[in-house]
Order: sequence, then C-alpha cells, then structure tokens
Amino acid sequence: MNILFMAYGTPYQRHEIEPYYTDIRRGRAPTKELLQELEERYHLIGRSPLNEITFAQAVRLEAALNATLPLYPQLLQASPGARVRGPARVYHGTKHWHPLIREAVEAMAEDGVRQAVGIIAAPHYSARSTAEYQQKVQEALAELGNPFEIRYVEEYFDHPGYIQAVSTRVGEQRWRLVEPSKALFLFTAHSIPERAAQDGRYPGQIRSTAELVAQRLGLEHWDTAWQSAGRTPEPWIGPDINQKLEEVAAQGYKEVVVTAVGFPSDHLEVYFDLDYEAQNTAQKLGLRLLRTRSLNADPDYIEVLREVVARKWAEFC
Ligand code: FEC
Repeated sequence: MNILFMAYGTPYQRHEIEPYYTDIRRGRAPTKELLQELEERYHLIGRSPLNEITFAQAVRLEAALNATLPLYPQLLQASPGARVRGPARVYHGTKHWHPLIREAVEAMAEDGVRQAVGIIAAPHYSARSTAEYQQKVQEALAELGNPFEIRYVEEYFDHPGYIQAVSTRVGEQRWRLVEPSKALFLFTAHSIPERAAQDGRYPGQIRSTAELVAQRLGLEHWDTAWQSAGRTPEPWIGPDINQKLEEVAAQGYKEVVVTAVGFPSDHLEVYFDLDYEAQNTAQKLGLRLLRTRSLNADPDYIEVLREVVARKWAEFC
C-alpha cells in the first residue's frame, strides 16, 4: 500500500520566505511591501509548526495503516536481518515548500511504486486547494513518464470520525463558557476568490461540516465565516472573520467560540489570523473569543485518515 500524503508546507527559515511566497504566487516575486508584511506575520508568531505537524501526521498514518494490515506477505519477502518496514509506505510532499509534491513523486517512482492513493491534509474540496495539489501530482507524473497510477481521496468533510473529532474539541471550549446557551459558535475556513467558489462546492462543504458539528452538540447559535483572504485585488468570499465579529458584537453576543474547520493543523493562518488578529478585534469589541484546538497529529484525526485511505486503496484490489 503506497500513500502520497500532502499538505501546504511552510518555510523553515526566514530567508526561505521569499522563494516560498514566490511559489504561492506561481513564480511572480512579491513586492517589497508584501514580503515585509508576510515576514512580520511569521516574526510575530515565532515560527509556523506546519512542517513538523505534517511529518508527524505522515509517520503516524503509516504506523496506523501497518498496525491494521496483514503482515504475512511482507514476512515472506523479508530476508533474515532485513530492515523492518510494514506493507504500508507513506510518502509526504508539500504544495509550496520542501519536500515538494514533485520530490515525493520522484521518491515513489524510484522505489518502484505502481499504484498509490493520494490524500491531502484538507478535508474540503476546493478548486484553489485540493484540485491544485492533484494538478501538481499529475504534472510530476507526466514529467516522469507516468510511472504509477494514483487515486485520490477527494474530500472527507462529513466523515463521522472527523465530525466527532471536531465536536470533541468544540465541546471542550463549551465547558469554558460563562453562558453556553448565549454564546455564538463560529466555524471558519480559508477564503478563496469568489470566481473559484462559483460552483458552491467548497462553501457548501464548509457549511455541512459546521452543521453536522452543531447538530451533534446541539448548538443553539452557530454560523460560518471566512479567514486569511489573499492580498489580491479580486473579490474573495466573505464575510471575513473580523467583519463577522463586529456583526456578532452588534447583535449582543459576549462570547464566541471559533473553530477553524478548514484546516486540520496549526500554522500561520491559525496563530496569526485567529490567535492574534481576530483575538485583537474581539478584545476591542469587548467579546470573549475562545479558539478550538486543532486536530494536528492526534490519534482521532489519524484514524480518519487511515480509514479513508484504506477504503480508497481497496478500489485497487
Ligand atoms: O504556516 C504556514 O506557513 C502556511 C499556512 C497556510 C496554509 C494555507 C492554506 C490554504 N491556502 C488556501 C488558499 C490560498 C490562496 C492564496 C493563498 C495565499 C497564501 C499566502 C500564504 C498562505 N496562503 Fe494559503 N495557506 C497558508 C499560507 N492561499 C502565506 C500568501 C500571502 C497571503 O496572501 O496571505 C492566494 C494565492 C495566489 O495569489 O494565487 C487562493 C487554501 C488553504 C486551505 C487548504 C490547504 O491547506 O491547502 C484554500 C495552511
């Protein structure tokens, strides 16, 4: 069983921010002002933990898959004293930094992979996220002469294990509220340009995740909002979280629980956009903002990944 596990990627060091940003902008270098602004955001959070979390997710996914697969065929092939590896191999590549998706695909081809399942650490389908990851895989495969076949887990926004994992974490914050029945539960995801959201698939899936969590917990007041819109002139889907907080305060809410359902992991957009920027907005408005902890490489999220990957791999058999 071969898995290509993909995530966004982040620079490891300060001097890598410019080439990373240039890659996000499809090869167009950012202006001095844009670069400085992004450097300041990283400086403020210290460092994004995204690469470490992605690595931990990949390692734990491989272990979880191997723990549930039959080992007998592998034992037959192993020579005495050989290095122990289970039948599942998880390779990881990121969209914008090293190891790049292309580098992971090359490693898989070198290892003689013939079939693979591709999965992205993003539970919702979007033309500006998951589709672009798949495009990068297809380009890398084409360059190498299509050495293996790949099937993708497209989305898992309504997977019962995923809904349960998010609900557990939202439930933890509910315990901390002064008046839970009067608080608002806001579910956020990364905004994308309006024209990329016209088919409604991405906003619809975000809304479904929020609704399923709200139903499971019996939340009285809940809504969705968007965060982290790009610095480009085109219109991005809204309302932005900061604008939403102003509306929420005007409606008389005193407490808000924010859950970033669009991202499984902690990173810049969680630490800066929510914990710093949205928290500042909330404080100015006199709102108490509690942020739900992320799934990261926790066992309940790994089990969701294991289950959807194993189900997709079964299509090859
Ligand atoms: O921790 C880190 O360093 C990386 C955090 C990070 C994640 C992430 C996830 C998503 N993005 C999505 C869409 C877009 C679109 C553009 C865009 C731009 C940026 C920039 C940074 C950045 N994104 Fe991101 N995104 C993260 C970070 N993103 C930095 C560039 C500066 C800025 O605009 O803020 C616009 C690109 C363009 O100009 O063409 C669109 C979506 C996700 C969630 C799914 C996923 O993880 O892939 C959608 C994490």
